[in-house]
Amino acid sequence: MAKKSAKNRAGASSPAIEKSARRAEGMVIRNTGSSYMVLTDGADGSVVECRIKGNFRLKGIRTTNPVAVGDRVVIMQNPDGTAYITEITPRTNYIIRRASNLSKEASILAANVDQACLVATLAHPTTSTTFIDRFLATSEAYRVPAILVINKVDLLNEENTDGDGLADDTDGSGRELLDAVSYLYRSIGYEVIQVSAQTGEGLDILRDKLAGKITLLSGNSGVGKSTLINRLIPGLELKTGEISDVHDTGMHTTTFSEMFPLPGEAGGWIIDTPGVRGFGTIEMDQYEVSHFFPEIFRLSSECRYGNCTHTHEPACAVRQALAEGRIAMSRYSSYLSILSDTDPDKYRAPQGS
Ligand SMILES: Nc1nc2c(ncn2[C@@H]2O[C@H](COP(=O)(O)OP(=O)(O)OP(=O)(O)O)[C@@H](O)[C@H]2O)c(=O)[nH]1
Ligand SMILES: [Mg+2]
Ligand SMILES: [Zn+2]
Repeated sequence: MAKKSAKNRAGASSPAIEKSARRAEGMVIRNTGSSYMVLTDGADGSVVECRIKGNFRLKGIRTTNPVAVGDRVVIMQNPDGTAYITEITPRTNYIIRRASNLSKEASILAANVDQACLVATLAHPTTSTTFIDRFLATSEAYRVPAILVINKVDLLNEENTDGDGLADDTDGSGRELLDAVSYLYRSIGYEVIQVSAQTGEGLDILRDKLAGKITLLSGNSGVGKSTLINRLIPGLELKTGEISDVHDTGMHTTTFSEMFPLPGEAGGWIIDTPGVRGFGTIEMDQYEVSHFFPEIFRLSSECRYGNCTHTHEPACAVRQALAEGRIAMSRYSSYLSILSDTDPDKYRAPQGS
């Protein structure tokens, strides 16, 4: 008996949608962790705080957030002001990552985006090529066009410009590195935009790229995602953080994803996200990984074996190109690092489960 009444009490306190609830559709523009802000369609465009009711889990993947910024949703609003997301419209796409290579849980960064900008920096902090390549490969896997935005190029000036009379740690060689990194990714086919949120360099090019589109901004903490958005949207004063002197990394200032409308006639939206440390890939099988490295994939057809993994097989065109410097060692290393994630015993549910 006691058990039953406890159950009833639990039932009474769980989310309730009343008969008189009003149905609306909209887009998730903010994820606060426990609730979601939904911008409802229609002329008034009110923003409604919602909780979720229902099971929206992706098949076979444990996600920390079943609903993501950018999701188109159906909501039910009770007369008392409480509201619930009851349906997610099928996504045109989404980008998902695991917190680390070993983590079992994944989070959806955003849904229904036109493109993803990876904000990277070559100094303060330094984005690793592995991180860049994992992000780009994930974008390929989910068919989201990716742009590499290199921020803080003001720190890479040839001359010491900070007026402290000391040589900058990145003097000269910083610009060379910038050229080399840009050349590498452009030669693969990626768009690379060099910007400085501080001086405004390159921001017009970035603005043009964003106009009229929904764009996800991602990257390590401290690379300047929120600072860039503040520059692009006058009046918006997103919190930004210092770079830790000790670790030369950001302080994880942004804690929730949020989407902001861009000014200008073309419109468009930009999504700020919390900085991420690593980019664990998911749902890739061993033979698929090379599909997500365009320059490796282009050569695969010349390998002797159709199912070549480009690791040990004889007459491998990819390893040949690597030896001749036609494929960058950094890219090949990133390829191998993702390949090592695909160990089926470690990361994938048994077949048929
Ligand atoms: N020199 C220089 N500093 C910059 C530039 N852009 C951003 N910063 C600085 O970098 C620091 C981190 O910037 P944020 O915008 O907070 O970085 P974030 O990527 O949003 O970081 P998280 O929210 O932690 O993920 C701040 O001190 C900014 O002032 C730039 O172009 N040049
Ligand atoms: Mg931020
Ligand atoms: Zn091969």
